[in-house]
Amino acid sequence: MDIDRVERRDQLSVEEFVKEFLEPNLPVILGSHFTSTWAARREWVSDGKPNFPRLLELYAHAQVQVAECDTVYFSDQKRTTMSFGDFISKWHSNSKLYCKDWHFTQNSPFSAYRPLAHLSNDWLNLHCDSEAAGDDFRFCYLGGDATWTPFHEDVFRSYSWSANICGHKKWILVLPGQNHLFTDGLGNWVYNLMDYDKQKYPRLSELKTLEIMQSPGETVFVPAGWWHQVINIGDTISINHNWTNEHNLHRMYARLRADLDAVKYALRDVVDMDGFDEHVQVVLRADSGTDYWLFAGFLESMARIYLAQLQAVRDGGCDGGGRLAAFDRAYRSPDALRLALGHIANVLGMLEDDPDACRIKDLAVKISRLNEQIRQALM
Ligand SMILES: O=C(O)CCC(=O)C(=O)O
Ligand SMILES: [Fe+2]
Repeated sequence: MDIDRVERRDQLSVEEFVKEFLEPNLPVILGSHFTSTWAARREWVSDGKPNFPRLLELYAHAQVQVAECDTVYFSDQKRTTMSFGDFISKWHSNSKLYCKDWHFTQNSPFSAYRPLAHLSNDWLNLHCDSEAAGDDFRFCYLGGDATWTPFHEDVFRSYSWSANICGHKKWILVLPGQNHLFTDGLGNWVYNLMDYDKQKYPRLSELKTLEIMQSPGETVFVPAGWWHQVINIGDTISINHNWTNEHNLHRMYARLRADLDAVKYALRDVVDMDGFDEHVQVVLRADSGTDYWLFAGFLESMARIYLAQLQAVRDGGCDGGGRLAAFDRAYRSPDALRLALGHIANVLGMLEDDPDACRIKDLAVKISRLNEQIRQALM
């Protein structure tokens, strides 16, 4: 593999992050001082090791998902659910158990961290917070040496960020546009870049990758659509988010469109049945966790928040940020508000031109109305 290095920045303004990394969709490592004030770094770690007594005090009864790193289950590891207390007691007897995707902020009053200003423009979690369902994309990962996450692309083609609280992580990031090198003839992607069947993936060694060795306190920004694999070195704890924003809507749409094509292909024998288009959406939702309705709903709720904020700015004053208050100021200046609405309008335009969206009448009407409203507001 071609190995190169990802940039490590100790000084980086939000504006520089947007120009140099977010817009061009490139990875970066943010230096450890950016997380130095986090309670998680003070209280979850002692002498460079997990502070188990404190962690148990905070979370013993939480339910967590635990992966058995040596057991393959479809394209992931086998997972079970247990209490955090049980997981900690098994940690040292079975070093290959990995607690992952734990929604640790739910039902916990402990304020462990605050996302970095650069990474605060998080539409996915803002949207989740306003939905009755209540699930979010804020996670904690904990595991011993050599626990790992198989090769994958993040959900909905979102970005992720991951901050190490304790221990080191080795990341292998694959530059976009190389899916043909890691996918077999049946469309299955490789599970482990370190140990794979060369007959099935004869060209894997041609992959262009970037490797990261992440130290305690450092935060990795994982760009959208960059497949990756992660290996823990020593006892490791990290906090991460999946997130997305105006700079990534076109990629989310492209992912959804590709998933829709795959569903239509799988259902090609029943294409003439009544309600085929609605049925495709149901299967899409089951397979991908989202569908055209949910995506349009996400765009609409974000557009409403930005339209309201733009109006508040026009009415004079109110720079509390409204629903965007947790975003850094750079992300909610009047120019930034207009830019975000412009990006939403672009993707709504793509949906207006998408024949599969047009055939769902109510959806098509909703999309056109919203786009018209945004156009008016931006005039
Ligand atoms: O830390 C891990 O094991 C996986 C993290 C990851 O895949 C991500 O943050 O996108
Ligand atoms: Fe990931």
